[in-house]
Amino acid sequence: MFVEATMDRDALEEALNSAYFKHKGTYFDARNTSPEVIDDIEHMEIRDDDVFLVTYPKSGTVWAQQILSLIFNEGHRNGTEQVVNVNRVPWVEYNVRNMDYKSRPSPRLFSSHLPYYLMPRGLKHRMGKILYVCRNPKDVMVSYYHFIRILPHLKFTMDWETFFEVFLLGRVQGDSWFDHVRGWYTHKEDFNILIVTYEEMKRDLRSVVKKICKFMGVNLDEKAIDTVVKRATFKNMKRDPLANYDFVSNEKLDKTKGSFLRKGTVGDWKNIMTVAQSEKIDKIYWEKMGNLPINFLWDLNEETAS
Ligand code: PPS
Repeated sequence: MFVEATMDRDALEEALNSAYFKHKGTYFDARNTSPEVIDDIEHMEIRDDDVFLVTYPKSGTVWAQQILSLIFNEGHRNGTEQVVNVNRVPWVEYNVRNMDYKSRPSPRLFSSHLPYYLMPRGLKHRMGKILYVCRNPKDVMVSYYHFIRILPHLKFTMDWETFFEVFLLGRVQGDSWFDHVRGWYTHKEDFNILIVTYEEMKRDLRSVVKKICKFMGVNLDEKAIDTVVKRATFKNMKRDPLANYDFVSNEKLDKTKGSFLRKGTVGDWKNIMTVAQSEKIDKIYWEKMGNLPINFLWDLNEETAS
């Protein structure tokens, strides 16, 4: 396994401060957005058929972008349209400023890593629809650790032990996993929302695709569902130029160091986390999330993985 040395603590703190800024209780990527952009989002006019995909980073966003894009676009299913997913389901806090979202045809699809309290007000009045995808924090942490290494603009280096602490402190884009998931879960009644887990998608993608279609009010026949499921497996997404992020330049995503679609499994944390680290997360998990009726799978048999 690739092991990176951690830079000196002061230098690390400085590099983290220049990479992320804190605004209204959460950290954002300083390169891609600003407090003004975040503040504007609250006032975004919402249409009843708007769809927001919301996640904590590394929880299956790009996977769900692919699923939504395939569900809503026949042209994506039959290959007659070649729009990359990130443009079909653009980020509200990053891309939409540049793409005149007001003139986008309905139904508009958007992605976001925002906490519940920074979302457009209209959504809080149960307008529009939200698909919230969450993933167990151990796999999120491992995925995040690998991801920061392929982002050339980040000027810090961290070994696993340091990243482990940094993640638990919420010193990353998206802040604390626990606050994000708990916040969304405990405020779900305020929104028109469907919550699904990465692990259930991994275990039975077809059922989740059907659940999403039902929630979105989109009627697809069995053949179309087959296509969505087939095109959304890890193996197929990895070679799908609309979904695999290969179109991003190496200056923005250094593909010589790793892939955006890295492993796509449940339980990879067991390959890197010590028993003590795993127990530490369990303890925090039960303190912060224990009273919520939300179940994460922490491992899946490999033979069930697609
Ligand atoms: S980001 O940067 O926040 O948008 O990242 P995000 O897309 O949320 O998460 C990336 C992880 O999701 C995995 N992924 C998938 N897993 C299973 N099946 C499919 N089809 C799939 N597509 C993406 C991706 O590989 C990242 O997880 P890891 O564990 O790093 O492989």
